[in-house]
Amino acid sequence: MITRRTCLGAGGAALAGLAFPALFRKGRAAGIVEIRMGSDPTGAKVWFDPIGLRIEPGQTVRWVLDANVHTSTAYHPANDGHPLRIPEAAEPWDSGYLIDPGTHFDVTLTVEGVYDYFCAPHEEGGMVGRIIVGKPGGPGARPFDDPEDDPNWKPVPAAARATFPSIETIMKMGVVRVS
Ligand SMILES: [Cu+2]
Repeated sequence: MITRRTCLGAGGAALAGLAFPALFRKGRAAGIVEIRMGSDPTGAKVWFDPIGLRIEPGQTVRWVLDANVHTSTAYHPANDGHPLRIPEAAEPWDSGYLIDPGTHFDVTLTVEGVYDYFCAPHEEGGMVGRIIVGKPGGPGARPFDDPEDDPNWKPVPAAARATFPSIETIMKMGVVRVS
């Protein structure tokens, strides 16, 4: 609770949140959903939390930097040759490096399907996340491509493959927190 208020304070919304908590929560549910970008003090462990999320079409996802330096980058060939793992009709995104704690990056997702994304400096270490908008489908719902399938695409690193929550888990839980 303290963390959340501190963060919102940086965004100038703390007063509204404290004065009208019920109204505010309702607004959150219908609109912006937060994913924290974290790290332990040494940087040995890094994460997106929640790591799995189910939202409705038109909702906005906000990545908030808590610690370390991270990006939120969609799996898409436009992002440095990464494989396509968001719906074909969706726009790819790349936050660039978020450096100052409290900085956030927003993406509004309107196309139904599975969206896989990664943190550029920590992808190899398995810092990835998965969002399902509405119903699962599209390239993100398919198995990971063998890199030999397309030499122009980079493979999804093994640590990242092992980190994504399953579609079934996300659909069942709605929000999948890091363990
Ligand atoms: Cu990172």
